[in-house]
Amino acid sequence: MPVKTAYNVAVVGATGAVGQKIIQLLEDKRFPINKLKLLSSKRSAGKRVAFGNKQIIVEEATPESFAGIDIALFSAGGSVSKELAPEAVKHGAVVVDNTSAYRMDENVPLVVPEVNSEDIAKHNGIIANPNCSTIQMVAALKPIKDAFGINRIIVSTYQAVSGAGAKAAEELKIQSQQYLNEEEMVANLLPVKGDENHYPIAFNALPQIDVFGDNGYTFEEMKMMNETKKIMHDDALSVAATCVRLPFFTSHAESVYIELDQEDVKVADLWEVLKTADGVVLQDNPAVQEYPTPLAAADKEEVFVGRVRKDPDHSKGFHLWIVSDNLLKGAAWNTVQIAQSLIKNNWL
Ligand code: NAP
Ligand code: 3JN
Repeated sequence: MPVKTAYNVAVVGATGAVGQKIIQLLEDKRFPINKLKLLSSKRSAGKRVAFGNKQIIVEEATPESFAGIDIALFSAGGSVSKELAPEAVKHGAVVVDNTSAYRMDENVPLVVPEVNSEDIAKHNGIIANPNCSTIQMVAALKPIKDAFGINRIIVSTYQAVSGAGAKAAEELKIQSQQYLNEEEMVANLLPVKGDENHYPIAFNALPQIDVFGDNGYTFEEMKMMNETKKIMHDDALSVAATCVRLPFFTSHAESVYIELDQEDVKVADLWEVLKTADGVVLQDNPAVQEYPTPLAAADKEEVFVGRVRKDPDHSKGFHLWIVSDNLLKGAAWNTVQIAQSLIKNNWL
């Protein structure tokens, strides 16, 4: 059979915040596309989206949409993935899914290419993209784990509103105006659309992302805890997360505490590992106030790490500050990287 050099690609959720970033990356990276199909709900069907010098008409996603598709990139929510990803696979497509629908399915690889790209080869038609907060953390910690061993992670996140969708970002804008005008702030969405109470995000911090489970952790926190173990292939790894929404638009930041297996490791040893880590940029010079911030990381593909410090009271403990664009490395870029890897390694 002749080797394909260009592929039929479908983007499901093409009109959404993540879908739009995926389309831009497919163009910017010159992804080898034969035909690009843009899919959404009925609401957006008929809209035109620019791709290079072409205008593509968005279509409603149905099971038949996937006939002839080689690669389908899903980011339209978990229920859409549950319904349509198996249909795409039935039609012969390989799915890269951005939702939590299949992440913990043992037959589905959960992949951050810099960490476990070899798992892509084991796919049965679906590959899952982890949660944004998990992706940036494991990208920075895996090289440290490989070098010195990590047995414990405690993370607190500082997450941008864009992670909760375009409407949440709009809510932050409106509430900020209301606060500055000394009007009452109206909260309709955050912390979680489907939960009972809503609180202002402007000039605030909300320690709830997604709904609460019976154990007192939120689903976002449990995603970080479970997904990290799966990606690192280490069920014995201890991971505890506290996830917090803050009033800025782009990039998630994380304060991460790790306990190493090895004694006598110095900050300089961690710097050496991070300097050469794939997809990671070390920005750590307190003498000149150099450290990553969400604003500076926005629109960048890398994971930025700074504030590396040794715990003065525990010889194996270290603190780090990890920042990355939640819609790029946290979602769209990781998805496109997986798709690139499928092609490069002949894993379709
Ligand atoms: P968004 O801006 O609200 O966009 C949602 C997209 O899904 C839109 O294109 C929408 O189309 C489409 N859609 C909705 N219902 C559909 C249906 N029944 N059939 C087909 N398409 C449908 O949301 P977003 O921020 O891009 O996030 C989308 C999903 O990506 C999230 O629900 C989440 O699962 C995942 N996500 C993952 C991460 C991560 O951490 N890796 C980060 C953010 C989001 P219309 O224009 O027609 O409404
Ligand atoms: O809130 C954030 O910053 C990240 C949100 C991710 C998200 C939002 C809605 C549904 C997800 C996700 O990727 O885990 C999902 C989901 O697919 O469950």
